[in-house]
Amino acid sequence: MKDTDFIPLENYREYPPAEMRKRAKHFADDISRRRTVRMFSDRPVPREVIEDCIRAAGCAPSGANRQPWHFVVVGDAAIKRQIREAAEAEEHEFYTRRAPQAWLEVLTPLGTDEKKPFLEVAPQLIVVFEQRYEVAADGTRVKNYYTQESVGIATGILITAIHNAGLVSLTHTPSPMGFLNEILGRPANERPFLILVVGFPAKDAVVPNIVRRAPNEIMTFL
Ligand code: IYR
Repeated sequence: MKDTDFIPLENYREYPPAEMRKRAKHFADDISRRRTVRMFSDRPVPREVIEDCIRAAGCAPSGANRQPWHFVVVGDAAIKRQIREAAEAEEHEFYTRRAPQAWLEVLTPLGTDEKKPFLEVAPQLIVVFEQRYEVAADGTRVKNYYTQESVGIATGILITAIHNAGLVSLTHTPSPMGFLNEILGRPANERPFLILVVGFPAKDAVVPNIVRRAPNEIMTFL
């Protein structure tokens, strides 16, 4: 067990109040442009950009600093096809049998269906895995904590970093997703969290005409 070890907070930066306001507003305005996109171009994206976006995600806070995540980047066409085929098989079940009518109704405005061509068209899929526990060298299980919260926060940073780089993404959650362990050869302590489809939008891409809740509706100051 490692002892407590503290170092000076060297990289913190405070901004003068006007600059702080400007930065906060600029960031909110910029991330407001982010849209989930389902129509992708096959244009390749530079590997270093994906690496930097994942590096950003890896800075997320996590329960007991266990960093319980692993990101598998799939650019290989044959593996993407395997993922598409397996996801579409599950999604067929979802849309025709598993999903209750009420769920299908709230999905209608988004125009989703069981066809997932973007899993092959987009240049990169980032499959996010959640490590519920780790396996120590002697084979014993070491539990991780708050893994869903931790991986959720890391994924949020990943999505933000991808937007910041001028790319678009789509969170895709075929259910169940166990096939991803098999296709990608990931161990049993890792649970697929979601697939993040990443790339450039198709030239004629369209998005659902949705509205965001008003700021005063989503916050309360006491
Ligand atoms: N996982 C399915 C269904 C789906 C569910 C929700 I909630 C969405 O916001 C979008 C889709 C799919 O990916 O199509």
